[in-house]
Amino acid sequence: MKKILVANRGEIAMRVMRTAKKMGIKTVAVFSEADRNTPHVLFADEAVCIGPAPSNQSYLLGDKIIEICKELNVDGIHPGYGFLSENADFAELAEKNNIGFIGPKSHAIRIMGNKLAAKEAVKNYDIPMVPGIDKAVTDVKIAVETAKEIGFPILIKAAAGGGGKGMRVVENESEVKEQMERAISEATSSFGDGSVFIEKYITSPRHVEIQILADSHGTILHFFERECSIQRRHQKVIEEAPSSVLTPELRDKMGKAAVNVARSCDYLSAGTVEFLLDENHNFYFLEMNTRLQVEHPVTEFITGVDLVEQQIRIARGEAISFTQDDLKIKGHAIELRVYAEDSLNNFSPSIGTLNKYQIPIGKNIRVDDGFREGMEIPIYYDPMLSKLITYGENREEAIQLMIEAIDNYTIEGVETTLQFGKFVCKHEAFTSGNFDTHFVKDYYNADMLKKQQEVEAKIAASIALQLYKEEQEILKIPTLK
Ligand code: MV4
Repeated sequence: MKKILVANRGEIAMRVMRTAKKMGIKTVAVFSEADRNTPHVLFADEAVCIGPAPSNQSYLLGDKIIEICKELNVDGIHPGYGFLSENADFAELAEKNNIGFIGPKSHAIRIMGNKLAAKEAVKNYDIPMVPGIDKAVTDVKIAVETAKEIGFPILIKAAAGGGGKGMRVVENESEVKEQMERAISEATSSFGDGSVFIEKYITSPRHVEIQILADSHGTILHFFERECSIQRRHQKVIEEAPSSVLTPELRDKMGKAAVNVARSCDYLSAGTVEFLLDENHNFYFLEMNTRLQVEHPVTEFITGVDLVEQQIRIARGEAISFTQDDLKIKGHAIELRVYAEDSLNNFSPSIGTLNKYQIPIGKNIRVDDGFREGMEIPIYYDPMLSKLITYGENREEAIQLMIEAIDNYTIEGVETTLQFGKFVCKHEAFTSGNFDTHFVKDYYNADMLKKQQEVEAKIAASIALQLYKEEQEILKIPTLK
């Protein structure tokens, strides 16, 4: 691969192109009219405007992107995350046009894109699954029977769903009919596929996912876990690696299960296998994300592996040059997603211009972003401004550095979730490591953040006063002999 087109924008386009440049590979950016002057366009060797701001007229135009690849002699496409990254038809189109898709084959994307197909694929691999039914249910009677067998509460999920869309918790028999009808109609309108299935509802789970890499020579390795339980409405807020609750034995078991999930669909490239972990630390396979994920940097910090470089090497047909035994966890990394949202106002989107934008800089601090001071935040795309990642020898160090880095991150012009991130980092439930997916709902409200900020202001003022007094003492000394 000599020239790669990145079919994405913002921080992930920058992230991919940085590694391409490091490897001596030319880069092509595509951009919408709203992104004409953004860093990913300026950073690329070549850049092509693909249409108006709305993504269905620009970043989602697979045919157009393939045409550009042909015109510019591009031999690889990196889709990033979102947009076309998990579109099996797009991967297939690239395959057919002899352009290397830097990701899995369309076949694996298709299987894992459907939760029931995924369950079917992993059936013979001894992967722990949540108790439930592994085919589409339409009959309320069967639904009730299943629910009685596994016990309430149950969760009705859409086969074509993912990321929490179209899920319904059902507490008792009397609600089954109504909730199932709703789930089916929601799934039909959202995904064009009304298939739903039933699982036992794990009430207080942790979300633990395993990073894997698979090459075209049959090697599949896992890169340990990421703990992603700190989320709000299925949008992750903080991710970390490693998880503070996995023992080496459990880590090994989950790693092996993840590798088998990848094997079951003949996986290639980077992927993530999602598990739920219940209170007794039983783990259950949920789904596989067939893309590079937003939170991949924490894994890069603790393993020292550049995952994008590995994706490119794998797409070129190279074998992974190290083994599972070569991989060791070193230290601890935490990622905070910085969104242009107002955490004091129900996380409503905050649009505007980055009047001031200064990132924290220092050892063990990584900022992945795609904006510069003076830029306007377009309303058309994901509200994530940047990712702030810190690393330490242990969890305490990484948390402490995160708090310092947040204090040294200046963003003016739009509201951000930086202070909310600090709130989480200082919260006892977080620092103790004793939390689940309900953290934000259970422990956060705007009043608490406001109060915390008032106290912080008082602390700062009292320290300033103390220091001022000390300075006055020094200046009182009459003569220096
Ligand atoms: C579950 C669950 C409890 N029990 N499945 C949400 C996203 C999708 N990937 C699966 N999800 C869940 N599936 C069973 N059987 C709870 C969730 C869930 C969740 C999972 C991970 C991270 C955050 C979450 C927030 C709410 C619900």
